[in-house]
Amino acid sequence: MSDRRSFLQRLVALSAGAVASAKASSAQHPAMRHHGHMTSTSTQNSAGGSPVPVETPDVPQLQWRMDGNVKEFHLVAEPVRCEIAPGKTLDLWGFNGRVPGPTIQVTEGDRVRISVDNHLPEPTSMHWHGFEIPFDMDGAPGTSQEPIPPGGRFVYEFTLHQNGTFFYHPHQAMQEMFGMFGVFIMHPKKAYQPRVDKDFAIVLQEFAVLPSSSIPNSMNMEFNWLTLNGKAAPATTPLIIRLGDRVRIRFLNIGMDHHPIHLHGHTFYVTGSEGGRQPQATWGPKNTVLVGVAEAVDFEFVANNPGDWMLHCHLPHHMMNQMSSTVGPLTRRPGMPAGVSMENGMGMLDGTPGAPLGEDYGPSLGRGMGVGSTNEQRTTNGPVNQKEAEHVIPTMQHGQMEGMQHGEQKFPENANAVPGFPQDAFMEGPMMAMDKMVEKPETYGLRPGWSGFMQGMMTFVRVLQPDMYEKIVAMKAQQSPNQHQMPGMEQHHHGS
Ligand SMILES: [Cu+2]
Repeated sequence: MSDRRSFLQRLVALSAGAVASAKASSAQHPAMRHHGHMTSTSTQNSAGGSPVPVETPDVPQLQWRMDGNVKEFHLVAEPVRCEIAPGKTLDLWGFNGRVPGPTIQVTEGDRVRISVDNHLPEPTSMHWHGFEIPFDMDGAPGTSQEPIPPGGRFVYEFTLHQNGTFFYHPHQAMQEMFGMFGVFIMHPKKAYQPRVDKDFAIVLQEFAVLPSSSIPNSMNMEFNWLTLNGKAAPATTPLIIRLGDRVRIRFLNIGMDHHPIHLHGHTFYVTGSEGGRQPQATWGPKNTVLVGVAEAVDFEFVANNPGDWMLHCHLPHHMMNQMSSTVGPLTRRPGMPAGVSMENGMGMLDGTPGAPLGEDYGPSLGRGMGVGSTNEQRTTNGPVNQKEAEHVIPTMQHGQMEGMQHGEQKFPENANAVPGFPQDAFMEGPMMAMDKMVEKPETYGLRPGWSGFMQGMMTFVRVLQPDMYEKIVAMKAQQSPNQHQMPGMEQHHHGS
């Protein structure tokens, strides 16, 4: 305890200048010095023995500062608002202003001290998933430690002797489903062999959010917003790779579903799990790998096939956005003619007295079976005949947000005679394209209209010729660096 008290006293003394100096010196921050420049080339990598830093597209790196030989990090658990796709902002809980929380990168053997401040309205704790650390640092609320009360802080400190892909999350189940998760990379002292030129990490998360709502139903069992590093395609950021590079991609899954992750155009080898590096004798060729709940999967491949290759979860419903039965009518009227209200239809609590798991809150609108479900009714997701379609499509385009493309979609005269039509016709394609709204260096040069065909857990592995690769790297360099300032280390008080 005396250690912690003196630590806090030091923090108070340091806090005043910490934020300002961190901002001023961000270019020379220890994280950057330690890991070097964030871009890499094959030539410089084959020369050195230390690992390349892991890139987490759309997620900043958490900076640290040294206190003697201890790396100090600071995480703040707090409510956040995240724009997961253009025009779709969610109210979530996360760390340091975002979901997923900032990425932590350390090296095997490091001693780390991580202050966790609770700015949530309820208790929390931090679990270090898979860490072989002392029991009282495990973050299991009520068993290994007292939960961190609102406004409170817990300082975790331990030495790390493992290496691999790890993560952090509270051990409160519903908080996990509300976004609270972050990547924790433990680098080996010497790079794994064969050495990679590029190393990425991508977090898989899922949310059930009604159209026109911003608050997920964390108790739902089916999800209509699927994110990679907190973004749903086409807002995900493509992975930029130079032709010929050896690449590692690490997937981490927190949620209620397992995700079969599929890469186009390449064969990869699973080289690691949430338990660490796997011996080479166990590697086998794959192009799809199931990333189970609470698991991490590392895979590697040589990017020898040029192109803008899709990398995505292969569950069909996870390649879509805003999936909801009768989504059209739901966005246009307050209730549904299905026996229950819109809120109840997706299991949302609406203040009506009654048990959350009671009949009133059962699944409906075709979202499930059993208690609370209603009889199937004839509903459509789009216009029911060609004449209506011709009328509705221009109307939908009028309703599009600025920046969306107004492509045309042509259907054969007899489309409605085909059982099942429409399936994708009104869910993807030219009229869903929004290239300009999601434009960034990493999307430069993609085929025009690409964004109309990317939704949910989808992104690109862009295997680029050297000149194109260098051009995009140069465009990225002109942007502000993807670094997250360590927040002020001062003691926080809830509500003050
Ligand atoms: Cu999936």
